Formats: sequence, structure tokens, C-alpha cells
Amino acid sequence: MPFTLPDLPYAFDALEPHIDARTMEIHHGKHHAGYVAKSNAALDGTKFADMAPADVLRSLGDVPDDKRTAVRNNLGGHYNHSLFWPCLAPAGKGGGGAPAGALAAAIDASFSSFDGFKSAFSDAAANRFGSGWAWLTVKDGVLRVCSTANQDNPIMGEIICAGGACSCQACGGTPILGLDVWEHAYYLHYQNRRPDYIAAFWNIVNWDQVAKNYASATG
Ligand code: MN3
Repeated sequence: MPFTLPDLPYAFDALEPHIDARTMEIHHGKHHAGYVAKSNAALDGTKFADMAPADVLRSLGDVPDDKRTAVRNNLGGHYNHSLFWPCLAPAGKGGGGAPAGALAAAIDASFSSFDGFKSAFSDAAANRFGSGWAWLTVKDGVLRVCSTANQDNPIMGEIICAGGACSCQACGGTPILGLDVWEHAYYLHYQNRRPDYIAAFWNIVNWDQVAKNYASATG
């Protein structure tokens, strides 16, 4: 079964004014679609083509050497964007506000408060040099914030930790919320103002989805 591009769970313009329709069209229809096509090109005819993307990425070391970089970049991109889109929702219609229930309690336990979490996550997103992602992960019941370069993801574990050089302690954890800080995610509308894009993101976070991700990662 080839990897396929998931439909967006909302219209291209549904996230305006926080993310503009043209950005969403290109981001989903060109960038994400490209990661899917290149993942299929790399893995067609191998056993990995029939595996869940998360399972392939957790065992990147098993992917043949000549395919590993293509898989890390493109299947990583497919996995990351597939996680990202449902974590967003139109402002005031499922997007924005604050988490509730077990997720809210876990955020308070790990970051002292929701504001403390937002500050840590925003810093991770703002300070990622070049292209990459900010993540909220869960590992051994503990929530952590980290960022990764390019299309890397904490589930890739050791391969992105540079032999223990990484100090985030999130490597190998499961991401439950991500923010794409590649320029392709915001440049048409925000140009160089990545902090404005990060601030706007909080208006469109789908906390119900993040709570579902948390429940499945800890269940
Ligand atoms: Mn992207």
C-alpha cells in the first residue's frame, strides 16, 4: 500500500487570518504531497512500504543505507505534516483556548502552568535555527518540549540525538503537538516575522485533538 496524502480536515481558508489560504494550498498540495511521492519512490517494493510511517521512523536504522536519508527527510515530512494538520482548527470553532482534563493536568505538572508551557514551546519554535519543528512530546508519562531540524521527529530517537549530544531528553518520545517553522509554513503572509506566526498559532490549536494524541500515547 503506497503512502497517501490525507485530506485536510477543514477548508484551505478556514484558518485565516492566522494562516492564509494560499499558504495552506501550497503547503498541503505541494510540500506535503511531495513528501508522500518521494517516500513512495524511495520505499516502493520494500517491506517498509507496507508499514505505518511511525513504525518505519522508529526503526530508521533498519532502513537500507542508500534509502535512509530519503526516508528520514520525506517520510519524516509525511509523518510530521499528517500529525500537524489535525492539531489545527479554525479559531473559535475548535481552535484556540486551553486544554482540559488529563492533558491540562499533565501540562501543569510538567510546566507549572499552561502559560509556562506556551512560553517554553514558543521559545523552542522561535529558537530553531533554519527549518524545523517545535514539539510537545510525552515519554514515560512526562511531557517535554523540544525542537528538531528539517523533517526530523523525536520518534526517530538515537539517530537524531547525535550519540547523546542532545540534551532535550525528548528523543524517542511521542509527539502530541507540533508546529512547523519551515519558512514555507508562514513566509507568504508573515515574511521574516516568525514570532508573529508562532503567536497566531495559539489561536488555532485544536486541543481536543492534542488530548486524543495524549490519550493514545499514554494509554
Ligand atoms: Mn511544512
